[in-house]
Amino acid sequence: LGLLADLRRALDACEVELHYQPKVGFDGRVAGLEALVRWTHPERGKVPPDEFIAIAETSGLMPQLTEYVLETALEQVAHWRRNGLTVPVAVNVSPRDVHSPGFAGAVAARLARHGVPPGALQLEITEHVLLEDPQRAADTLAGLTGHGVKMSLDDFGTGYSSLVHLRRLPVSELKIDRSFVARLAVDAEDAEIVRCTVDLAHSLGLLVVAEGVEDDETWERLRDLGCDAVQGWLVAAAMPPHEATAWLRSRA
Ligand code: G
Ligand code: G
Ligand code: NA
Ligand code: MN
Repeated sequence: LGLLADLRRALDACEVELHYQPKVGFDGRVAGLEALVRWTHPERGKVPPDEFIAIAETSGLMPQLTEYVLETALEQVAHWRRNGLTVPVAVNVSPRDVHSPGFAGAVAARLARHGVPPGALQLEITEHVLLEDPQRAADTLAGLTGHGVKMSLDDFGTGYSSLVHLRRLPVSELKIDRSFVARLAVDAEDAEIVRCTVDLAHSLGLLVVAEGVEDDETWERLRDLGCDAVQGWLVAAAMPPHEATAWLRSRA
């Protein structure tokens, strides 16, 4: 409870920052950057994102957190664009956001206000968006893609997974959860799961990103399996804005 009051205050005080983790193609091309929230509490220090995101979910604070993240990420994208760095940024949104009426319109208005083209924003969703009110979720997602925002299906293969969802969700990218990627090079079953996921995604016309790539061997296996891009510590961890800018410049 203390933490919830603190999180409310932290959003107002801008104690919550975004770090950015690159997604890169096997040719080194930068496909985008994922914005990841980081909170440094004045007394407790770094609060794990899983912990305060769960609090935001259950306390009704998620809309404010998402607004804050979208606003900060779009400001950053606009800044990078002004400086010749035209990289798309991905923002994680929760099922609650997708179920909030007017979300698609609000995102479009925010993009316009920042002068950022919709294609420069990607929203990462999980299959959980279909749990509560699939019709409303589908409407919101159709609204977003109608505006030109790209959708990505995050954490694919975990928890509530069904191929029906893949058909229903208007996503252009699928992210293979890092629990399947971690042991890819040493576990034949995980390798088979990844192979099938890549093939399935491609047959549906989706791009495939592997999360949590930590070593060269995994990188090579993913390339050989036809994966499109990777994200993970092998390339770079999530970086604060200045570091991300320097990283982008070193790649340009
Ligand atoms: O960044 P990792 O460091 O620990 O993130 C932990 C979890 O928090 C991941 O599941 C990630 O998708 C989620 N997450 C990170 N940033 C955001 C955000 O801005 N909004 C939401 N809803 N989830 C986020
Ligand atoms: O659920 P979401 O996929 O958005 O979570 C991203 C999470 O994965 C963040 O917590 C991020 O810090 C973490 N992460 C990013 N790259 C790696 C990696 O190479 N290895 C591990 N173990 N975690 C990673
Ligand atoms: Na994500
Ligand atoms: Mn993920």
